Amino acid sequence: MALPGFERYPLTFGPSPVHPLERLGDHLGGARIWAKREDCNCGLAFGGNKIRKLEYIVPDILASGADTLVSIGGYQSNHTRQVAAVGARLGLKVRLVQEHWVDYDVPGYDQVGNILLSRIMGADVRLDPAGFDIGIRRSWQDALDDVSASGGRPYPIPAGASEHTFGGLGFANWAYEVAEQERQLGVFFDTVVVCTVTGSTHAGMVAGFAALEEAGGRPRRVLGIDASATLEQTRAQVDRIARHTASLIGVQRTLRTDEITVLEGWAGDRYGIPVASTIEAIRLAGRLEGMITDPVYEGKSMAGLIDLVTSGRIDRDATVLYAHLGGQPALNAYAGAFGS
Ligand code: 5PA
Repeated sequence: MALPGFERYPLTFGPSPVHPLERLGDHLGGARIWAKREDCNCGLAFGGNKIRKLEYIVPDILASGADTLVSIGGYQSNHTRQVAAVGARLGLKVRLVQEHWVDYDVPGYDQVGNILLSRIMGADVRLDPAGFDIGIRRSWQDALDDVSASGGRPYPIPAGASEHTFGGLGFANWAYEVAEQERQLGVFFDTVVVCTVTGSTHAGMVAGFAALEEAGGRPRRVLGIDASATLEQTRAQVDRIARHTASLIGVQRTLRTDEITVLEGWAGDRYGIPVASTIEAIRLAGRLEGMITDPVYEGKSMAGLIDLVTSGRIDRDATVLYAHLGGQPALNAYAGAFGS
């Protein structure tokens, strides 16, 4: 069963794979841990969570008659790389503002990994010196004006595709997909762990699971792990998008505050900079499962998962779904964090 009532332009291969992480669970001494893999959800430039959000935005892009997608992120943004891929697939031009979100000035940071892929796919990549902020940026508005001024028809896609009316729908649909996979597998995930920064991945899940609960489904916990290091802004954005998306998809009740949980403790002090727990988590998931996570996002949510299980904040008899949202292309830019 898919999220009813919204047009979706298929970009994924189908439902993303779900599989157990038995060796990780055994190593941590409990909790049955599974992963749902957005890092291998499609054939577009290594995929990731933005592809699923864009499935619900593309119908509006096509209806608008736009010829240029305009979006924004850091130099190593996964989001802008996925916008570049979707633009290529649709035959649209792509203009990307890549801001200096991360003080990680190693050689190649603005050349390898995600930004390289965006350039290969033909996006017009422009670097901008502005620092990290998940909000609406002047540089992005300027890029939209610039495209219009040169006769183009821009379509605005904000950071992470989050502050878009339909930004939460992709992961509301993800919740429906999980419910279907649970039926097939005979399992129930009582806890979902998800990395959160611009918010619509986490928010969409909260809205989708609330709709399923209203239709008679069992309640569950969705634990957001902050990787922004600007906690209050991310928390407020998740809250706003979750409520907006819930009403968009017809959830009748008001979401409870305890349904919107963004946990801190694994982001470090600054967005985009891995800390010791990030590197340890990346190594552990790699060593035990052959599953690769990245230093900006999934390594931080993996560190959160590890701590929550080992400290008992997630019960030993819980069945946990770790949302793997992609992000591995950035690893190349962080080679130095893993020694030589
Ligand atoms: C990103 C985001 P949200 O922004 O929807 O909260 O998702 C967080 C997230 N994991 C989690 C990966 C691999 C991500 O790429 N990335 C952004 C980017 O510019 O790439 C939007 C910040």
